Amino acid sequence: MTALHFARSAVRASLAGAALMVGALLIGAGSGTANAGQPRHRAAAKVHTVIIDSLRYRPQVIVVRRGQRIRWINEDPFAHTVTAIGGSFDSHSIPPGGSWTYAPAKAGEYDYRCTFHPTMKGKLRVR
Ligand SMILES: [Cu+2]
Repeated sequence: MTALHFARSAVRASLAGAALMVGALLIGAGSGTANAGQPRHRAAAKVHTVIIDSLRYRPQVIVVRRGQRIRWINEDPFAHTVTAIGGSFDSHSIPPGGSWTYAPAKAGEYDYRCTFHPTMKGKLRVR
């Protein structure tokens, strides 16, 4: 190998290194832009989680602020619903492994239940 060849392969190697760095920067930039569209206000961006498991809503009572999202995740091997007693909201059937997200706009206290299993009761408090 001549000195020139060596120099060329050294350049190639450093170019490859630079390409890797650019790639890493792009990945970093990509995750940055993914957050750019989300609201900066922490409270508004919060998502509360209620797990549906063994015919129960956990937690049974959840307190949120207006506009915050609540996500009910059905971890039972059968379908459930999240249905407000007064009719304010209704998930309809949430299949096993499925979820339903709701963001209440009005403050208040909402009792809800599962239409398939009337003993399943939960409460949503919106401040
Ligand atoms: Cu149910």
